[in-house]
Amino acid sequence: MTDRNDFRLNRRQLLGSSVAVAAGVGAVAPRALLGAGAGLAAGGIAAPALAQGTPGNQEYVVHPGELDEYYVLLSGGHSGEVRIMGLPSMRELIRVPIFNRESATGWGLTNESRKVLTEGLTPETVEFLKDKGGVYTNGDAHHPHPSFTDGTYDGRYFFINDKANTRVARVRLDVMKCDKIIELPNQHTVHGLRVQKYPRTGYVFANGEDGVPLPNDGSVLDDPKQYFSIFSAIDGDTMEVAWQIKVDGNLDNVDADYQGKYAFATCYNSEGGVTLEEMMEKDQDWLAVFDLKAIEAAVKAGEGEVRNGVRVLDGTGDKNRLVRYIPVANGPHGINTAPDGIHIVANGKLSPTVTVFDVRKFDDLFADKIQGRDCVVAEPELGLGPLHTAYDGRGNAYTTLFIDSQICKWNIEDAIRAYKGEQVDPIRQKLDVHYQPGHNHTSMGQTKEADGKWLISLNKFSKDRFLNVGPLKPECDQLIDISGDEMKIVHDNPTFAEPHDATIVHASKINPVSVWDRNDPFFADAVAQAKADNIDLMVDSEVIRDGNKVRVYMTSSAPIFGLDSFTVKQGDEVTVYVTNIDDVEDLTHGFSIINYGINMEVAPQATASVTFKADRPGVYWYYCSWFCHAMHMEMKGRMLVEKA
Ligand code: K7E
Ligand code: CUA
Repeated sequence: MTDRNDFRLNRRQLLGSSVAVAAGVGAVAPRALLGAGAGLAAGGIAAPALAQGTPGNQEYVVHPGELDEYYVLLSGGHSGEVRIMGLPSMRELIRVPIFNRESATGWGLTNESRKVLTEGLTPETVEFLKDKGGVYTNGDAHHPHPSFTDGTYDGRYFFINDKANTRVARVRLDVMKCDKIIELPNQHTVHGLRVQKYPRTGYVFANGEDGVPLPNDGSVLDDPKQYFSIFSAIDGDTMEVAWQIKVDGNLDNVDADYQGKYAFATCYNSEGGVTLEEMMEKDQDWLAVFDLKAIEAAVKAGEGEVRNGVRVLDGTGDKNRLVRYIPVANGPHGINTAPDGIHIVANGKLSPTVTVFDVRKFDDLFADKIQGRDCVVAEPELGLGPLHTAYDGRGNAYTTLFIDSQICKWNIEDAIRAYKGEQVDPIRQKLDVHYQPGHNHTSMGQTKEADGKWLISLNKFSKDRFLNVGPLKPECDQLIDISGDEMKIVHDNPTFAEPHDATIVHASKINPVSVWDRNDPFFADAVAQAKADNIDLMVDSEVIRDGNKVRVYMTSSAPIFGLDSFTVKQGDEVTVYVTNIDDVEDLTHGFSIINYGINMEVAPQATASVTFKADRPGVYWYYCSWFCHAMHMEMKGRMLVEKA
């Protein structure tokens, strides 16, 4: 038996727990286990009623006019967006449209946003979307993670994956706008996403979850040997794929170390199956560890093959130089690096355990001095359905238990002692949450500056916690005070589909601007076109005809547009460029044309543009849609479309 298949090494508690769970339910184990969770959720458990607003140890009420201490970057799941919240108030501050189309800002409609949404698509997808409006209108945004320098947030960007359409997006934290989206070639879905923490980001790691035949040309269905999952590293500065690597199994979540040497991903379906039965055959899966320096050397040496413009290396098989597979219990989910820079925790999901690794041992693993399981230093049994773990910087870990609907607080050092055989219980407290938590997050807990003040639990179900809003219920985020010895829930917060993941960033790390810089690359195309047309966007309002292409330039300054009317001909391709010349904080204008399906935001000192076919003749009022002035209602004009 090869190392990566020998799950008997050092497995101690696992024998008594996870395997027992797996074995106990036999062939239908995973299904039954998953079913139990769903059953609990659907059936409704009688959870102890917890008084809302139980006093914690710190003030969590943010009074009117006061500011929050943290930003929370909260993914919007299959709504495709990200919400920025304040913490501890849990007030929603703004929404950042990314993979979705958004009515208020015109995301997906304006030329500036369509450029972001289209320029990184593969040629095949561009062709596929040709008759479908040119852009995907859905996305599944899971993992928002800010860029790092030296182990903490540097305020430049955050990155997020789209599980639905295999994309990775970058959002600028200075203007809170998405400026790049790329589709990952050769890959089928991207699930886990995390970034390099040291020396800086650097790489954005993106896990290919589902395997597909390579090439995926419609000739293969049932030959699992031709299926591959792909692990991608994207250069966060250029948003180009730096390299890809074929792996065994399906990659779930990913994280990176604080040394800049390794990335690691939880990996299920080590069986390489394509049906549930096949995927659940064995009682073990893996943690896949990627040696970044070895991979870079292999890329440099021209190993592997180039597919769709990306170098793809081979990380499959035993004793691979680039990737090692360490056995863990079947179906691990989250993987989380502790702020101590040493320990990483793989969360069991189908096993009641989490597996703690010491990253310092990975050097010896790749040098073949030790075996995979020798990197394991603890494996505490926490409860049913561990999904994700967060940290307080004081040596404690907080693991969500999906099936038990709890957060389990446990101590890492005590878990290590117990693994060595000492009689010590690492579990400090179990707290009921409402209900079925997925991710949880501590303030600054994914950096070296974890401050141990707050934890949020992102619960998949709210059931009875809020006023009934019909069959579709909100989810429930709970704020938990972890500053004392005991965890205390202090606030419940409903959220709409579906906050998978979040990052809590101290407000001092993010410094957004209040007005746009006129030289901003976001609307550079509009500026260049105006220059070619001899237009000064800050001054001129003019109509330029160029065959049947018409470019309408207008300024906006509360409460007037630079043009109170303009005329085009039926059938013209019209582009309207609106420039907000108000240099005033919080003075956003909008531009909407009635019955033409057009609306967009034009924030202070920005230019926004939209292109449409003027195929309906008549008079159409355009108006300012963002309230800007006492005479905001009067901020309007007419477009005449002359009948052809
Ligand atoms: Cu929902 Cu991070 Cu996509 Cu776990 S993942 S719950
Ligand atoms: Cu300008 Cu409302």
